[in-house]
Amino acid sequence: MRIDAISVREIRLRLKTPFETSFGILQKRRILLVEVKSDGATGWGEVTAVEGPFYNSETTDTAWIILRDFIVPLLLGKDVTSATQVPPLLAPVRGHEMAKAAVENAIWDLEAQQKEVPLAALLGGQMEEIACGVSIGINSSIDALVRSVEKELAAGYQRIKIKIKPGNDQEPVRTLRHRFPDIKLMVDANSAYSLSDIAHLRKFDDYDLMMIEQPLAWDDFYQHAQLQAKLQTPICLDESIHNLDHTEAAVAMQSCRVLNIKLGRVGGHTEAQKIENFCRRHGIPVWCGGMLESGIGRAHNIAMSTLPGFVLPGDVSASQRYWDEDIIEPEVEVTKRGTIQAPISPGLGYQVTRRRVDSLTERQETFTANPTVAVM
Ligand code: OSB
Ligand code: MG
Repeated sequence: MRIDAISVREIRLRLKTPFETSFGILQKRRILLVEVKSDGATGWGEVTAVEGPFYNSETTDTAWIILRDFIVPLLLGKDVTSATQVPPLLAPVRGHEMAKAAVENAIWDLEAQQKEVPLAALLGGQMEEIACGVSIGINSSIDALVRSVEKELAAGYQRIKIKIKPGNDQEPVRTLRHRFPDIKLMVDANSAYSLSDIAHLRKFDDYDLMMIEQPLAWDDFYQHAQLQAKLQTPICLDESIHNLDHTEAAVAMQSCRVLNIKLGRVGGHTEAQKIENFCRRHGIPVWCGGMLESGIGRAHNIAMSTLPGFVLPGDVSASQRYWDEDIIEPEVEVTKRGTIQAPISPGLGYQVTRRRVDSLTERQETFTANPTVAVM
C-alpha cells in the first residue's frame, strides 16, 4: 500500500444533550476526520480529541497542526504492507496519540478492504457481537438521573456508568444502588479526587460497584496504587494509560485491577492490540472506552471490542444516543440484549455518508504524495 494522499477535515456535530464530566461540559463536538488514499481506495479514521485540553493534553486544533506539519509528511509516499508498520514511522513524534491513531486506523481500514476481510477479523477479533454499556454525564437532578438510567436499562444496555465529581458523588450512587439493586454499576471521576480523599472514596465500597474509573491524577500510577491498596472497589485506569509500557507499570504496581482501552489515547489499533494481549495474559479485564465519537470512531471501537480480552461491557452505544443523524450507514444500533452486532462486510463495515460529511465540513486540506500523479 503506497500512501498516495491524506485528507484532514474538521466537521462539527452537536450532541443531542450536553455531557457533563468533572472536567467540563461537552456539547459542540469539533471532530477531525482523516482519509488515507491508496490505489484508489479510501480508509477512514477519526481524531478523538475534544476541543479543549481537559481530558488529555491534545485538542482538535493541536491535532490539526501535528497532522499537517509532522505526521502527514512522515507518511506520504511511503509503502507499507501492513498498518502495523505505521507506528515505527510515527515514532519520532512524541505524544499526540490521538492525532497518530486517526491516520493509523484509517490505514487499518484500507488494509482490511484490500484483504477483503472485516476490520475486526484483521485485528484478530473473535466475537460476533460486543457487550454495551452507557456512560451518563453528571446530572444536577437525581430524578433526572434515575429516569435516564431507567431508559437505558429498558433499551437493554448491560451496565451503567455515571460521571461523578466532589459534591455530586455519594448521593447519586446511593440512590441508584437502592433503586436498582442488581445492575452492573460503576463511576468515572476523570481525576477529580486526590489521595487526601481516601476516607471519602472508601465509602464507595458500600455500593458493590464494578469499578471506580480514574479517581486520581490523569498522569499518575503511584498514588492510584496507594489508593487501590485501601479500597475494595477495583480501580480502572483511563487517562493514565497511553501505551503498553504504562500498562505494564500499572499492573506491576497494582495501580488498578481493570483497564479501559481507548484507541485514540493509546495511539491506534496496533498499540491497543498489544495492551489487550498483555492484559489477557495477566488476568486484567479490559473494556472499550469512548470519546463521544462519530460513526467512524465508533466503527473502529466496535472492531477493537471483538478482541477476546474485551470481557466487560464498553462505552460503545447506539448512534442515536449521541446524534440526530450519524455520518455512517447503517447507523450503529443496539440489540435488546445490549449488544452491537459486529459488521461482516470488508473494512470498517459501515458506509461513510459522504454527502453528509461534506455538508458538515468546516475546513479541509488534502496532501498528495506526488503532485504529478492524479489522485481521486
Ligand atoms: O472519561 O470515559 C471518559 C467522554 C469524553 C471524555 C472522556 C470520557 C467520556 C465518556 C463518554 O465517558 C463515553 C462515550 O463515548 O459514551
Ligand atoms: Mg473515563
